[in-house]
Amino acid sequence: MVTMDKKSFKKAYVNKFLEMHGIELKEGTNQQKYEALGSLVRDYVTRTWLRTNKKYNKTGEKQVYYFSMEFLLGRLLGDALLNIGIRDICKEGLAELNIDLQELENLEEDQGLGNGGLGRLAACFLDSMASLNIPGHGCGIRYKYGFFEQKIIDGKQVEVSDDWLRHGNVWERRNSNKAEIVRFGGDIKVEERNGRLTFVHVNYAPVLAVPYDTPIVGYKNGIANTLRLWSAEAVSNEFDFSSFSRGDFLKAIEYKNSVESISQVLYPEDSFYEGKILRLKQQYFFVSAGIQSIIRHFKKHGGNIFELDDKISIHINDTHPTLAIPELMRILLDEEGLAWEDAWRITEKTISYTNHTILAEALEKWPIDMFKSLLPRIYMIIEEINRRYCEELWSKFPGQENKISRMAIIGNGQIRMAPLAIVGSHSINGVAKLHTEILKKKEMSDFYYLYPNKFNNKTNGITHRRWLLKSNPKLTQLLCETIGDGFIKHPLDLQNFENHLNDTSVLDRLAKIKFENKQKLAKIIFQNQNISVDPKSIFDVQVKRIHAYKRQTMNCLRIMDLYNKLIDNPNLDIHPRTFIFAGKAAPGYYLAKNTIELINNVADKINNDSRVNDKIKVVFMENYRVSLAEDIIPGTDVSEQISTTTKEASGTSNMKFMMNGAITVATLDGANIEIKDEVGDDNIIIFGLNADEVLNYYRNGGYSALEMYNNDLRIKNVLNDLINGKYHNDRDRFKSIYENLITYNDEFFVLKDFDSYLKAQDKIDKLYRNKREWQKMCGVNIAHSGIFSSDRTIEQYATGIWGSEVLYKNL
Ligand code: 26Q
Repeated sequence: MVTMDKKSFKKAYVNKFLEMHGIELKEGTNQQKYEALGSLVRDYVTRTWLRTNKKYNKTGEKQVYYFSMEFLLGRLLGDALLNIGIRDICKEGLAELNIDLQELENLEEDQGLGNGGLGRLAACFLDSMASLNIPGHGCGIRYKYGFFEQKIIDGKQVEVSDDWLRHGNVWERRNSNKAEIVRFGGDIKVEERNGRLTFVHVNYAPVLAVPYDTPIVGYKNGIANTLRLWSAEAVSNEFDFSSFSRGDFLKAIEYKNSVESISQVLYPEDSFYEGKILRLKQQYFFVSAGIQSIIRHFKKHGGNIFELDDKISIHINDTHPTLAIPELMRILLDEEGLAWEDAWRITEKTISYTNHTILAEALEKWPIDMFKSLLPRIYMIIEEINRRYCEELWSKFPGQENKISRMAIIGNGQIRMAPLAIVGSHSINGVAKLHTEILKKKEMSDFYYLYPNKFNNKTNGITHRRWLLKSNPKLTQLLCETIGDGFIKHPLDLQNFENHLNDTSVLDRLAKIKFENKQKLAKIIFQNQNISVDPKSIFDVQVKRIHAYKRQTMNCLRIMDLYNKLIDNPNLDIHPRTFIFAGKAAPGYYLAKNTIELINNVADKINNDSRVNDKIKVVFMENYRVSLAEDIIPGTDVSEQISTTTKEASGTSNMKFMMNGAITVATLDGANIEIKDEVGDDNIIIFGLNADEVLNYYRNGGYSALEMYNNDLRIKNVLNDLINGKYHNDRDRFKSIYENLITYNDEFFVLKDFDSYLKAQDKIDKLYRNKREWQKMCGVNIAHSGIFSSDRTIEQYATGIWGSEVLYKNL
């Protein structure tokens, strides 16, 4: 926490500006003003950061390292101001200098180093660890290009590279003196030294891993943890151009390019695995650099390697950083000289793993040949892990060959990352109750039988500091006035808000705040998409990655159905609605891209049909990202969480919406179940097949999409509309969607759930008309959202998995 008054802030700011840009403030551009503010705030944070690191080194507290291929931080300025406690001073001070803080904040590029849920979860966790005084740090890759920028041209998604470092990045600090060398390729020479076999890596290609550190500031507690992102560079003496002959010169350039490509770009697929060698290089690159630097730091401060697991926890975010297991083994065996048994015990106790998906197509596996030539020593270690583990399996399950080959780490010419992660960690968790149950009973049942005590659930959460305090200041103000500000440190206290829901003046204010947030969103929609929408209409929102299992198609089909109904009956009595979509499709995912195009064409048709325009509008907002989510979520009435049951591991936007007083329309999937349990059946709209029904269909068949088509005229009509030229001159345009539903029998039960989805939407329409009841429902959702703060989640990780001390209790 930084203490200062407005006057000294203003003085410091004006000085900073002058010093940085050499001109007077009033002559500066907004970009320059943003840079000066960022730099000033960074200076404030730096002192806290230094103090925190000193404290950690002195006290020897257990350090947690969260390894993740993705950290989807978004913008940092607003958060930093909030957390160091000078946001108001800064806002007022700047206003006196005729500067609008919000305008400067909007100039910051999003740090978009993630695809979606998994990356944003990592960012929320960093915020919570810092705010709960937990020494917890992030380790990942500093991609030169983050998640692509999405443009919509002629209704279609076009990908533009995300050059987020274009204007520099005030938050990061390059630490060349803490670089590490990561070794690829080459050969392993086995030698006997003092009676012990040693493994010497020769002829390898070295890559320099340079860390860029970003401080992660806790909420008003004087703590700043570290997010360390690694950048790949050529080792300088490997390409000393002047000393090369022409042939070597070209080779040197090739080497440099291939090295730099490692941290060049984030893979934009989030649910489909492809065995690309570059992705494997990325994984080993940051994992190896990260573990080497952890051990180096640990030893420098006098750590005893046999106590590593007492002092350090390494958490892997999905299987992407699983090579942390053999890499830690390599260091303990080859560099520290430990016996296998000791190294293995320490590794298993140090590492823990979270699973985020049960989609079979997302499971990581690597071809042995590729793996072996890229990482020869790591491969040997995995072979030995597998050999010992299979021995254990043989003795536990004699004669059960099929089971053992199913469970093995190496099989079918491939290395399977999930089994490796399970065997090498002491804890495996799912991210919501249903998800964990499915892992235990179905997807990982063999492993659960073998290691029942390793499995546990940690339902996801979101940081209420960004997703309530920062993004919805008006609601925060109302909460502070009614229940006090205790909920900021103890989010469960939001429950007290329920006591105020019989007070009509509170409900009036709640409605007014929602309306103002909708006005703000309407303005942004107009600026970005050039569509005018009525803030008095229901804002019905689905924003997330575009994926068949998330069923944006079902949402779009019900809009097409409603449109048909309105044309048939212009007097149809519905409350006006605005349907808002946003989200990116993986560039190679044709069906998802086709869905975006369909939504845009439906939007075009409806928005230009004056017969229905006072009733419905459809908007697809371009380039969904963290900062846009912060604008959309506070202005939402209805939150669409409509995945096919069993497919969404948890979902986290569902939590953000409820915290901002939206009503959820949901299947009983992922964390929607916990949300329902919290708010009760009357404050959420549930529809669709339940998990048992879905699993039963997958197991035994018996579902016919064609039957649905033939027996339900509404379905028949909207499906015909996909291919009759209504939404596109080219009748084949949306054929892939049509075929997926009919020819391929609707894998995600869109048609099966359609009727109950429409009924759920009718219910919403009726509920919305009873203003008071609606406002109360919103209030109940807000009051019960505290449990979904990531502070709760992190406390559970800390006490249940990492064994770290939690200094302030929030439960
Ligand atoms: C794997 C291999 C090769 C290339 C890419 C990938 C890859 C990358 C990202 C696979 C998966 C992801 C991301 C997955 C993800 O975001 N899952 C979501 O995680 C959230 C946080 O737990 C959950 O709330 C969501 O339900 C889940 O879909």
